[in-house]
Amino acid sequence: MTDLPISEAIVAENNKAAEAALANDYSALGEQLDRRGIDIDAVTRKVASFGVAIPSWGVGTGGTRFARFAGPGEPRGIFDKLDDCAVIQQLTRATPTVSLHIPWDKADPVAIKAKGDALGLGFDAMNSNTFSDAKDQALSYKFGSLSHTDKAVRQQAIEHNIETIEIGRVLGSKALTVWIGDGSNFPGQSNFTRAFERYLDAMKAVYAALPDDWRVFTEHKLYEPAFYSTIVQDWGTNYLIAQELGPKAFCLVDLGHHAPNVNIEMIVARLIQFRKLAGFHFNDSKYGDDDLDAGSINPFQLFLVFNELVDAEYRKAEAFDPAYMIDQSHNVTDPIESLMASAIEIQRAYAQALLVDRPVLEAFQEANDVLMARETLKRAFNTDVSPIIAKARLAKGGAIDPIAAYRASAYRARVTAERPATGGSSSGIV
Ligand SMILES: [Mn+2]
Repeated sequence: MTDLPISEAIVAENNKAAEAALANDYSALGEQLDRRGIDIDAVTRKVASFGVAIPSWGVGTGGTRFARFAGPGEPRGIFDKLDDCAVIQQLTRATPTVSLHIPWDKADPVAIKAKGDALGLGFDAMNSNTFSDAKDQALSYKFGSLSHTDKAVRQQAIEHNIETIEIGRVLGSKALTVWIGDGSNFPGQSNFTRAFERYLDAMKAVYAALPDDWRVFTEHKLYEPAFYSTIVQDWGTNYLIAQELGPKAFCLVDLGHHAPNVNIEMIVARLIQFRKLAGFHFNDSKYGDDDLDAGSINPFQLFLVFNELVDAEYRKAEAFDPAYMIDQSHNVTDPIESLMASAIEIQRAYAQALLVDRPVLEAFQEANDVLMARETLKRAFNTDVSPIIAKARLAKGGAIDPIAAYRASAYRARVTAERPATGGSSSGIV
């Protein structure tokens, strides 16, 4: 039996109120798709089997380097975070796994695993942290970690990654994600080549410690916290790393880690073609790594990314097994609501991409019929797939309207009473 944090009666009541309208909408959409030669139930089944991991840090309130304004009922540690993740999974049925961050989530891994099992949650990729100094840490990462000039600092960072793998093994995770903040703030501060050589040597030591059935994901980011140069700044460098390390190394794409207007969907296609796509950190942005909710600014880009993923699935691309995670900072919304809405937007992009008529698109591309090729994509994007996503949730025991059910449950008020405020606002991106 899975522990359910929201009363089943509240979910049932929410669904009862919306069920008749959903049945009508689903049937109307089914007719429309049938005319296009698409079986709506087949699409719904695929959407129902789609899962995206919740990052443990996502359920806490985020902030910027200017300030962090604490929200009510914030989780006090990993066990509270798992409860919040279970709410998201119970209502959306789209987030069956959690991605942990060490040292932020450090606790007895056996107890974490038991709590995950009780809540019906699995554990996705493990995230190491050598971009900030942990309490009581011997050496500082102020001037870098895996690429630091001092071998002892690099060794400390290697050992931290190995410890993160060991914790992940107990939890049943199968991947390590490594993002570093290493780089330089001023021209002349760092020798690009030597720093990258040191990074590669250190990563080779981490790679050597991977269990046979594990993968390592490296994540690129164009700038920040280093503002002049970054060690792993773009997908090209990321690809070089994966090539240097070996077959268990893959490139992770965080949608926010690119300059504005970069064609991210083409990067996705390249990494799939050369069998090095690890997966995604989903979020949205207007200017840079804004960490906004997935699909909130540019849903068309999210659709175009999924168009490449579904195309790879359709072509049965070799070594194609992407890991999906949300990576956002919720500064002004209830994190549980933002994460539910984001999971739904990610499913929406997937469902829309499933509606693309691929043989027809290919024929237009071959014939250089530019306008009709574009219209073929837009037709899928412009279809309101909300009934499909709601039906997929309902079929798996979730809520037709997760936000409404969550608000009706008063979960936030309940945990606010149970979790005393840590107080005030503090700085820090999380
Ligand atoms: Mn990320």
